[in-house]
Amino acid sequence: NGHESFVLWFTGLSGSGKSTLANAVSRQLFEDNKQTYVLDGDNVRHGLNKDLGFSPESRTENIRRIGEVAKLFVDSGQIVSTAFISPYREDRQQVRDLLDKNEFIEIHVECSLSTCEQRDPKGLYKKARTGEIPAFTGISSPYEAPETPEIVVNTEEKSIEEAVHAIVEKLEAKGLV
Ligand code: GGZ
Repeated sequence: NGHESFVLWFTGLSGSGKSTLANAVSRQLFEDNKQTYVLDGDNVRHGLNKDLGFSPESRTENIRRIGEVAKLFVDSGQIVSTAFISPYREDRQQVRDLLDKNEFIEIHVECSLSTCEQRDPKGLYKKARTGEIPAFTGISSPYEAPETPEIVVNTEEKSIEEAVHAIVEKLEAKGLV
């Protein structure tokens, strides 16, 4: 059907809504007859990358492999949505450099640390505060927000439905879908 293949790279804090949004956008595009796939912690960190933890080196290797896999999906004609914190600017840039221009759409899922911490759906922030989980992003490990992402959505200001709509509108405006 001739549609372009590209990566929607969702980045943001734990609990910001990356995975929920990536899945919802992917579903919407699928309903529009696009070929889509989602890479997230559930299918990558438990399988391909189960040897990796959360040291800076492990996170960098996590993102490198995900970038390579995303590229394979792009080569196979998919719109691939990835949902990883990807806290380091340089690592995200490396993935951008793997792909052609217009094949890497960086989406900053903005949400303040305080709201993410209030949501704390898995109780991880609580464990990070006590030190039970070391090097937790936003608490004891850095998050480098994108400076010039293609798309920014704020999940404190918008519902998931509104955020999905805003993202799809941006993709349409860019002529990608
Ligand atoms: C951050 C951690 C950590 C530490 C476990 N720091 O909310 P979640 O649970 O489901 O999403 C987080 C996920 C982050 O994995 P990523 O592959 O996205 O991270 S990165 O891009 O930085 O490699 C969280 C859980 O794993 N988790 N320990 N220390 N998040």
